[in-house]
Amino acid sequence: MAIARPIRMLGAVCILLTLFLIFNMRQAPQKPSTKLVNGMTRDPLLDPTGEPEGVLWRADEHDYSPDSEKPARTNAALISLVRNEELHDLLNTMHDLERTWNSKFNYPYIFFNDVPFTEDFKQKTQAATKAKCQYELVPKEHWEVPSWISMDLFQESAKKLEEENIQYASKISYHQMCRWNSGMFYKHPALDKLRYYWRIEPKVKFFCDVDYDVFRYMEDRNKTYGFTINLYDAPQTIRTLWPTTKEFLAANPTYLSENNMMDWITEDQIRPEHNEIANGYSTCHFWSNFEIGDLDFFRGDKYESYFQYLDRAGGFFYERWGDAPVHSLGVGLFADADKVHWFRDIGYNHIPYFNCPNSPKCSGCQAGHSYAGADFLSKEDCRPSYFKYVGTH
Ligand SMILES: Nc1nc2c(ncn2[C@@H]2O[C@H](COP(=O)(O)OP(=O)(O)OP(=O)(O)O)[C@@H](O)[C@H]2O)c(=O)[nH]1
Ligand SMILES: [Mg+2]
Repeated sequence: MAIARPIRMLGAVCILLTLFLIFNMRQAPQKPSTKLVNGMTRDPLLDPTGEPEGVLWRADEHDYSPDSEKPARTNAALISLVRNEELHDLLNTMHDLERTWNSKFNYPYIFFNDVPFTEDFKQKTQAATKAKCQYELVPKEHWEVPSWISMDLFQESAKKLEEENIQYASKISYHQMCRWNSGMFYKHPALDKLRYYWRIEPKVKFFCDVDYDVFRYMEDRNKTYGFTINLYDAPQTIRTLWPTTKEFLAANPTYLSENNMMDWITEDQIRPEHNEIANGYSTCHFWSNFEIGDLDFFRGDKYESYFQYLDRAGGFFYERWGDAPVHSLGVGLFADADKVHWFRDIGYNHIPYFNCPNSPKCSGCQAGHSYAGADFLSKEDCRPSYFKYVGTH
């Protein structure tokens, strides 16, 4: 059947237009932005950023070779809960981290999975580093939905959260992952002998050369927790987390650290609606896809009994409590605020947020640009409150 010429022309134009749009969508880089909100007048990341003060352990002064019998490495590892399907994205993360830091220090990697790792995963990850890689299965009893959780109630709650556009609300494995990262990872026997961990995830990026041993930095200064990014959470996912935490605190008043972060935790002026929906919690948290932490803190009585209390309350399933707010409340309440460190010198990105310092050691990110994408993302930056109530250390 013959098609009239004008119709043919119109069809061709439509096809060209569609191809043009697809091409542009794929090409357009997510432009990082640096809009200041939430009361911040100047991003400290714009100031020249060097290494932390004091003695630092360097690879050219100590023996950090991967097979050394007496290495300068302390008791620490890079850890990642990851799926076989994420191999490609994980390799990109490893290449970044090896280039900027670990090829100098050769800390081992420990990978965790709820199903066995494939040979391909093992072979390709080991090939990405001179350091040792270890592959660990998560014990079934650490991953399973606990017996006291009602699946009917889970489905019902997940449906409500989905109606509020909460991502992953009905994905049970996401809830299991959040619970494992909250209160199970440090119980894995592979970490028994270790003191510090650095958590990594597939797809995250590292931008700056770091020339000192960050684990020794933590140990020498007796730091409990290190972070890069500080954000607000979706308050609908944690409506009862703070009320449950307050119950726990009322029953264990001596657990509260003298130098705690209560003001940052309960701040209610910058985003009052967040505080209201989360029933008294600002929702501010350390973004836990990056964290460098002291396992002794998590294994200790205070944090462990806090996790047990939360776990019994059911919010990992009946809401969508994330490990980020749970770790942050634990650290903010039970740790000494002076022992928490902002690794401002570690250039980092997990879509869509950045920690990008002003330093000649960095490339691939723009200093002070804290997010890439639409401007509403800027509102999620909780650093202004953290700087005000806790500090910039
Ligand atoms: N083995 C395993 N790893 C998981 C599972 N779910 C999540 N993870 C890992 O847990 C970490 C966090 O999961 P993500 O899906 O990235 O969660 P998220 O960061 O909140 O979500 P995104 O914004 O989509 O990245 C990642 O390292 C994942 O690889 C799971 O069911 N099994
Ligand atoms: Mg992620």
